[in-house]
Amino acid sequence: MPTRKVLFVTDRIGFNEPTSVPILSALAKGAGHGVALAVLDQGVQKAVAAVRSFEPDILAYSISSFNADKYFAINALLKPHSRALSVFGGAHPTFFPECIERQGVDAVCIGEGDHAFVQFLDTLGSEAVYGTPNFWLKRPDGAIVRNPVGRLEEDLDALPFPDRELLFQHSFLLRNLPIRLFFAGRGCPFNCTYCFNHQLHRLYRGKGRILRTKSVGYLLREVQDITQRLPTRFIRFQDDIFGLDQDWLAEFAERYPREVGIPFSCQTRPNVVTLEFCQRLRAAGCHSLALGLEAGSERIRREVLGRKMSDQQIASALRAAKSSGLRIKALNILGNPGETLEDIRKTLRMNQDGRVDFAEATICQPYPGTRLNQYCQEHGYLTGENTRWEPMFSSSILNLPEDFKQVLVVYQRMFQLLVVFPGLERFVPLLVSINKSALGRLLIDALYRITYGLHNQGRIFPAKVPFLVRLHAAYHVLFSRERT
Ligand code: B12
Repeated sequence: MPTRKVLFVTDRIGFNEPTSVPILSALAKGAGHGVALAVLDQGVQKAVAAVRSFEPDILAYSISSFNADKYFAINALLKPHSRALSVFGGAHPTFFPECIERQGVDAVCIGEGDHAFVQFLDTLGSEAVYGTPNFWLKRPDGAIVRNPVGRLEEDLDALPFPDRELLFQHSFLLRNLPIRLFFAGRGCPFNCTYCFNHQLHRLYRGKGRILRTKSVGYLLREVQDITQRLPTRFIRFQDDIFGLDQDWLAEFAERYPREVGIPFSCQTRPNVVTLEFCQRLRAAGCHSLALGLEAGSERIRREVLGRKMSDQQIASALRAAKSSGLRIKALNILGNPGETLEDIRKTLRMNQDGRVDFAEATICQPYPGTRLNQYCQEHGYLTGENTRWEPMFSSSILNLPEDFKQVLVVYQRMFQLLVVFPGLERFVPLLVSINKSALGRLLIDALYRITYGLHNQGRIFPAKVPFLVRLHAAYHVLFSRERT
């Protein structure tokens, strides 16, 4: 089996450490293949030079729909400089596999690519490659082979630790930022309408359990593998839902303080939170818990967002977290279809009454392919299919009165400050008029990004960050589209 050379290409590396590329890199290297990484924002010429000098067999891209067009353009730019095949994986090809028809795309991976990618590399150049599960491949004559997805990765302990070094070689920020990201598992069993998980459930029906967790032992070894080599003062578990399995959480809470003992944050949903859950997390060393509140109106949560939970459940989850000494990061969506200004105020009250420490507010974005997008079309909030992938920190694209949209933006930008200083709400009308001018918008956005940076880091992920690293991180918060 010939050794293949894979060049992963990414547009930039911010402070949110991507996970998929390091995992795939570790798997490819483990199978004897060569791997390198090119980062576009370090200079296009430098990336072209990397393509020329490395002479890859594969140009590999991990993309979401949010930045897909940018990556197809990057591929068109790099591809003429090599004889490599271009392979795309990640959320976008998983939910929109027809993107294989685009020029310059030779193969796409749908769903989990762990073992499928290695099989693809091992069989590349033979007819067998066209039987790779999860892969859709373009034959030299242009015909497309569409293979079904295989079973979900059931034993996450069987996977190698992510090859984070691949990223650290290109990012002073990630190597030195003492706030590190880990996943305790994969998958989410819930079906919120604004999220793509319901599509993932359909894609993998009958092909294994969606929610899988690494064993506590494996996870602690994975964390120690980093904390023993690099400065680490805070750990963020990025799982959509953390610690749903109470036996797993009991073992984690017993061992983590002894074997790692670094403050951490994690996230979950209010309707699975109990006092015992919060006390166990706190005993394990959890500093902050992120909870998706999303909307103050029970009707909106149930009928529009597909989140069946009562006001009481949310209030008791917030009380349980607070009384256990956990800091709370609340996630909120403003401008959901059918929401009135009174509903927005209800969302704000829910955060104020819950005494949350950092209230993140985003503006509802009904992405193509989500049930929320369908709902918006069926109820006249979208005219026809929406193809726009707006960041969740921008303005609303729904068919709503313009003046209401302007109020929405001000509530979103000022949300945390309105939670901390409720009295500020009487200035919202003034802020709306200030926000109408370019300078006003700039000032309000700057106030928002500074509050975001200070409160999010200061209250939710508190860690002493060296000045130079902080400067790098601030650059990404202030100047990147993703703000990450
Ligand atoms: C962490 C995360 C983030 C982080 C970091 C993103 C990153 N670059 O890694 C941050 C906070 C920055 C983020 C931001 C956003 N995110 Co996000 N994010 C996630 C999350 C929770 C985990 C992703 C992850 O690392 N999973 C773990 C790894 C192991 O799995 P994986 O990425 O799926 O990779 C596997 C396969 O996809 C495949 N694969 C992946 N890449 C490749 C490449 C090749 C060549 C091959 C062969 C295979 C392959 O193999 C991997 C191993 O099995 C997912 C939901 C989820 N649970 O997956 C949402 C998710 C990816 N995000 C989503 C969205 C919408 C966003 C935002 C647009 C939100 C917003 N409005 O601002 C922004 C966009 C930012 C951007 N630039 O993409 C959607 C994407 C939907 C879509 N159609 O693209 C998801 C799926 C959430 C959801 N359920 O709806 N996100």
